[in-house]
Amino acid sequence: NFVENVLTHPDFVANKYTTKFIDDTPELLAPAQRQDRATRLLRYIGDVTVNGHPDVVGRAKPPASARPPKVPQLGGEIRPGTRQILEKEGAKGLAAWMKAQPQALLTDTTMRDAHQSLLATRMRSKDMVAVAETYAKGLPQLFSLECWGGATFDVSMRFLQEDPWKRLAAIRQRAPNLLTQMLLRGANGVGYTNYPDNVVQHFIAQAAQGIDIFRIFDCLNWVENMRVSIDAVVESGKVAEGALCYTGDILDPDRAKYSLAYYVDLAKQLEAAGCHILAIKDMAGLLKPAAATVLVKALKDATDLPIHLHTHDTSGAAAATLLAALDAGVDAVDGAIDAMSGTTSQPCLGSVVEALRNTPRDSGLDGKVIRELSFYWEAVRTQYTAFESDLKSGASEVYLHEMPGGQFTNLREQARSLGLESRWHEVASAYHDANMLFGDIVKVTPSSKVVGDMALMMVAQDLQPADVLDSSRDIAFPASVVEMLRGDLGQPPGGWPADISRRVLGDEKPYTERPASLMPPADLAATRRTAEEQCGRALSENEFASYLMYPKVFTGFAEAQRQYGPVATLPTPVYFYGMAPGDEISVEIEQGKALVVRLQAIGDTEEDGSVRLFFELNGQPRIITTPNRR
Ligand code: BTN
Ligand code: 3PY
Ligand code: ZN
Repeated sequence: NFVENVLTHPDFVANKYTTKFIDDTPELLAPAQRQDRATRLLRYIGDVTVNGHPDVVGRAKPPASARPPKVPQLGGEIRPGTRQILEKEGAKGLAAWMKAQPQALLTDTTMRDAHQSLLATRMRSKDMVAVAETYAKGLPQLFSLECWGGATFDVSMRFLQEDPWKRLAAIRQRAPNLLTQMLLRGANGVGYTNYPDNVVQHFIAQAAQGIDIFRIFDCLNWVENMRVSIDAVVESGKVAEGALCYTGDILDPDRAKYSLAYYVDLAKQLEAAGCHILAIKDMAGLLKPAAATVLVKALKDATDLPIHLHTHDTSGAAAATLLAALDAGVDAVDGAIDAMSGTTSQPCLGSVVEALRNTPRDSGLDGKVIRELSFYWEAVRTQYTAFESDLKSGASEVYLHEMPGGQFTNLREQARSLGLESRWHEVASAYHDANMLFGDIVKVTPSSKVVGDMALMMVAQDLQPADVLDSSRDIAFPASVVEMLRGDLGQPPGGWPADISRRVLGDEKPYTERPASLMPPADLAATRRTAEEQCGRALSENEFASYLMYPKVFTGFAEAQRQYGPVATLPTPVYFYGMAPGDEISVEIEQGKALVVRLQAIGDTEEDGSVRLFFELNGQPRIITTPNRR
């Protein structure tokens, strides 16, 4: 490329160069930067057309007959919603309002947890942003839109080459009447490890520009590790929803560690810590209907907070849990729009709405709009066929392994890549055994990943729990296991068991302090300089927050942007599969600026391994050369 640039440069061609030509013409070394967005996008389309997208190569394709998603068009104004209550009454006022309402308040998780749990988090911003206004106009009674955080932050940059902040801003702008909600992993931010306090504070200050409700949890239910986040959200003026992560079974006397008293105590700690709302975060879908009745009543009695229930339908029985909780007085519940609901995702929002219709807890949501949205999401989902798991039904096995919905299909993929696909039920059973070896812990990102790593190791090496504890065996434990038992994720109730701790750590002494209390604050100014040096340009405050969470992922993303331009603007089928000769698309690269791209023909692979693609860009012929890496 560099040689080509030199050979085609007008000064070179005109013989006007000297030996200093290269020194004086630095832009030759950064060709991508000079290219306009259109050229970079053509380069992306050319590349993906010839080489495919690495994420979908070799996977099931959407059927050729697939219906393209059509955004439901609703007329009329955007009516005021919950967002205006927050703006007028503040976070405490919103909490009081929630408690005073008879109707069930519903959160739609389609834009976050549902695709995280069904489609490996791969849903692109474009598909969400397109319907945000439909939500605003058609479902103004919705409590909130969960649309950010959890795994979506990292996946958007790592796999989709999209800026998560732009996604948030676009949804926020189009749904100004609905509360936006995110999932925050407490001291782990939107990452997998504890960060210095000032990094978490910086992140929350940025996120509060677009997020109204922060659902904050700790992967071991250690409130100590949530305080910095809770304080930062309260200070931002937004809503701190503190989550207790539900595991075990309060009605099972054999799981006494996670008793009703344990959760009541946790709820009181969260209330005392300053949370405005209490979430029951049932990430694996273990809360059975009868237990929900008992738990919700007890938490209502023990605290003054409104309660928001989140569950997953992995068992197939989650709708019954929501209805039981609503009967017991829960204030808000999470569902996913019908076509994105069920199994490892949330229960079916449309059906819960209908179940409540003409009852004292009628949500007031319009069933027809929900069905139209579902029709849209169904067509969107088809475009992500490559990321579907082969899970076909609910399964009571979840009560054995207790895997979070967001992890289930992921771990199954990991098992497959290790050649353990046919031994999945052993992995599920080893996951249970690993959990017990760790002393029966809360399993949610990132502790769930550690339990998963351990389970895969046990199956791959045919180890039973007794083998793991057998000191005569030489076992190389996964790094994540060593880190967790050392204290890097914090402390579980009762501490880490001595036997597994000794086996994993050997002579190394674990610590019990809050991990971030041992970390010096990040030097933000110096880190920003490093980041900008690595990216070769100035970074916005949002981009810097991305870098602080994920330095390597962010710099990789910045480099991909430099190469390929604003790929987030491409239609999803083009992003994953490129174009066929004769295809024409319109791409809006910024408001009011559209490109019409037509692929005329694809040449044969040349001797040097390159392929020429013949495009028309806004009617002008353009040739793109791409290496064939297949
Ligand atoms: C990155 O991770 O740095 C960016 C990856 C972009 C890869 C694109 S996707 C379409 C095309 N096919 C490939 O194999 N690579 C490019
Ligand atoms: C996440 O942390 O991403 C989760 O969805 C946990 O349930
Ligand atoms: Zn969830």
